[in-house]
Amino acid sequence: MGLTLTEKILKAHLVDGEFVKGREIGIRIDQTLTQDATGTMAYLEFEAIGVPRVKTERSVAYIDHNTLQSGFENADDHRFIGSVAKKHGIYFSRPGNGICHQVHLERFGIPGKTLIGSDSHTPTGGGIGMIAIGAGGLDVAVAMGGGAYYITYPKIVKVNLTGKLSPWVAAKDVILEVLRRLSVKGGVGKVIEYCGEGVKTLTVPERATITNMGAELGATTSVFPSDEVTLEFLKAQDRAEVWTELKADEDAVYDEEVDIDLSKIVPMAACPHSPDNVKTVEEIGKLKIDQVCIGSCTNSSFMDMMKVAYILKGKTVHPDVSLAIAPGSKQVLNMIAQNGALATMIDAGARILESACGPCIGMGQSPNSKGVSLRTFNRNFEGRSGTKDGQIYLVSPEMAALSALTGYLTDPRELGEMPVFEMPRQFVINDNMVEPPAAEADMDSVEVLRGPNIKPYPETHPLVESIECPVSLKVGDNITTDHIMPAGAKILPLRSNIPAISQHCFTVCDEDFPRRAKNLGKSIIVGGVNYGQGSSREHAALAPLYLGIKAVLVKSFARIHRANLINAGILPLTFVNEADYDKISQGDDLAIENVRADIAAGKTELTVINRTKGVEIPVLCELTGRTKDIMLAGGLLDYTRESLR
Ligand code: MIC
Ligand code: SF4
Repeated sequence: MGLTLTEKILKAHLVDGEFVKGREIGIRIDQTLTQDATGTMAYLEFEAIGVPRVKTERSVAYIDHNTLQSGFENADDHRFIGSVAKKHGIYFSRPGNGICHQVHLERFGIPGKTLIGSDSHTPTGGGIGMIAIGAGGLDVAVAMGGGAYYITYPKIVKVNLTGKLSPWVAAKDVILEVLRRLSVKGGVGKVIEYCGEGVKTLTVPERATITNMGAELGATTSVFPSDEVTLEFLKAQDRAEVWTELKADEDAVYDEEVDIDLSKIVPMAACPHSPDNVKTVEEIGKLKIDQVCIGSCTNSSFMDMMKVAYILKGKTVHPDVSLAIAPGSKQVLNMIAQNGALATMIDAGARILESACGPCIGMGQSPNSKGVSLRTFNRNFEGRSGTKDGQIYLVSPEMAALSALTGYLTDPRELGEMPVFEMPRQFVINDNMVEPPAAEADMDSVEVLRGPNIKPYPETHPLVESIECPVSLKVGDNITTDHIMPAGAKILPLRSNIPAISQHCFTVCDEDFPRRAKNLGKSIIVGGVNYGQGSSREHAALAPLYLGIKAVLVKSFARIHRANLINAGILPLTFVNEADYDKISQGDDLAIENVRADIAAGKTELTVINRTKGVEIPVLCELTGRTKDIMLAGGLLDYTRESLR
C-alpha cells in the first residue's frame, strides 16, 4: 500500500510510538521558529531546561509581533531574544526583517523537513512541502533541546484540486471554500494534504496562503507536494540545493477526500466573527466599508503586493476608506520599492506599515466604532482588531484593493481582463537582518540582556490527590485564545510577565474573572466545543495556571491549546455526554476525588461530582503514557527537568 506525503515525512522522522491513528507519536524536529510574542517565554523555558546549545538543524527567532514599542517592554524583549539567541545557537531575524512565516518560507524552509513554531500559522511551511506545525512555546523549547515533538497520529485528508482559478479569483478564496465546507473545527486531528492536477497551477505563495489558513480549520497542519513549481521558487531564492521532489504515492490511502474544482471557485469573504462564516460577494451584497488592511502572514507576498499595486495604479483610495498595507518581509518591501510598486501604493494614498504583524494582532490600525474592515488576514475573532464592535471581513488582496477604491465590498472580477503576473525569476536576496549565533567557543561570553518586565515562569506543583474547588467561569462554544488571553497593543507587551498579563485573562467574556479566580485560590473552568481554538499562545494556559485553575472541563478542545494545558499541568477534561454541560453552573462546587491515583493507574474515565447540584458527571481524561507523566509531574517543564536528571 502506498503512502501519503504526510506519512512519508512523519515516517522519516518517527522517534517514538507507532503509526496507529489516534495514538500519540513523537517526531524528530529539524527546524524551529519563534516569534517575539511567544518567544520570550519559550527562551526562558529553554534556559530552564538547561541545554547550552540548540540541537536542531536550524532554529530562528523572529521579531514581528511586538513592534509597536509604546513603552520599554517590547524593546527589552527584543534585546533579550537577540542575546539569548546569540548565546544558544539560534539565528535572530531582527525587527524590520518581516513576518516569521513569510521570511521562513523565503529563506529557511526546506521541503521534507519538520518544523515546529511557537505560532499557530507555522503550517505556512507546508507550501513548500514541509511538515510544519504550530505548538506551544514549551514544546518548541523542548524541541530546541533535542526532544521529540508529540502529536496524535493524524487522519489524513486529501483535497483533490482540479481545474484552474478564474481571473481575479485567489488562493484566499480556495482556503475560504475549504473553511466553508469543513468549519473551524473540521480539521482537528487531521492533516490536510493537497493533491491533483490543480496543484501545479498554484505558485508557492498561493500554496502558502492555503496552508497558512489551514490553521483556522484546527488542522494539525496542511501540506503541498514539492514539485517543479517549488524548485523554481527555491531557485529564485538562491536555494535550489535544498529542493527534493516529494509527493504522495499513486495508491496512497486517505481517511477522507474532498474535491475542489478551482475553476468553480468565486470570490468570497469570511464574515464577522469567524473564519468559517464564509459567504460569496453576491450573498453579502453591497457592503459599505471603512477600512482595508492588506498584509499578514496569509497574504503579504511579493505576488500579492504586485496585484494590489496593479489595481491601485493611477487611482485614489475612496474618501471614506483608510487603506493600510504591510508587505510581509524586507525582501518583499525591498522589491516593490525597487520596481516602483511601492510608489504606486503611496501615490494612491495607502498608509504603508512596517513588515510585521501589525493590525492582524491589534497592534495599531483598530477600525472605528462598528467599523467595517476588509482584511487579507486569517482571523476575524470578535475584538481581535482592538475595536470590540469592529466588523472584520477576511478577503483576498485583489478584493481588498479594489474595494479600497470603490468604498464597498467589490467583486474583483469587475476588473475585467487580468494581466499575467509572473513570479520573479530572482528575488532580491540580502540576509543582513538575520544575525547568526555566536560560535560555540564564544557562547559563554555572550551576556543575556533581561529587562524588568521579564518575570519567571509561574510556579507549578505536582498533581494533587483530589481536586475540590468551585467553577470560576462557564463559557460557551468556540472560545478562542483571543478570549482567554487577549492580545492587542495594550496587553501584548505583557507577554513576558505572567502575573501582569493574567489580569487580562478572559476579561473579554467577564471583566471580573481574574480577580474572582485569584480570590478563590483554586477553581475550574467549564466550556463548550472547540475550546481554545486559534493561537498557539501558551499564555492562554499559563495565565489560568497563575490564577489557580486546576482543570478545564469542556465538550471538546482545539489541539494546541489542549497540549498547552497539559504542558502547564492543568487537567484537560471532556464531557462523556455533552448534555451534562447543562448540569453545571458557574459557582458550583465540584470534586474529582482521588484524581492523582486514578490518573497514575491509567484510568481515562473519571467522575466529577457536582456537590452543589448533587449529581455525578462522567468525564474523559485521555492521557497517554507520556502526557500522564507530564500531568503527574506538574507540567512539561518539571517533567523535562526530571527526565534530564
Ligand atoms: C495569532 O495570530 O493569534 C498570533 C498572535 O500569531 C498567535 C501567537 C501569539 O499569540 O503570540 C498564533 O497564531 O499562534
Ligand atoms: Fe502575525 Fe497575524 Fe500571522 Fe499571527 S496571524 S503570525 S499575528 S500576521
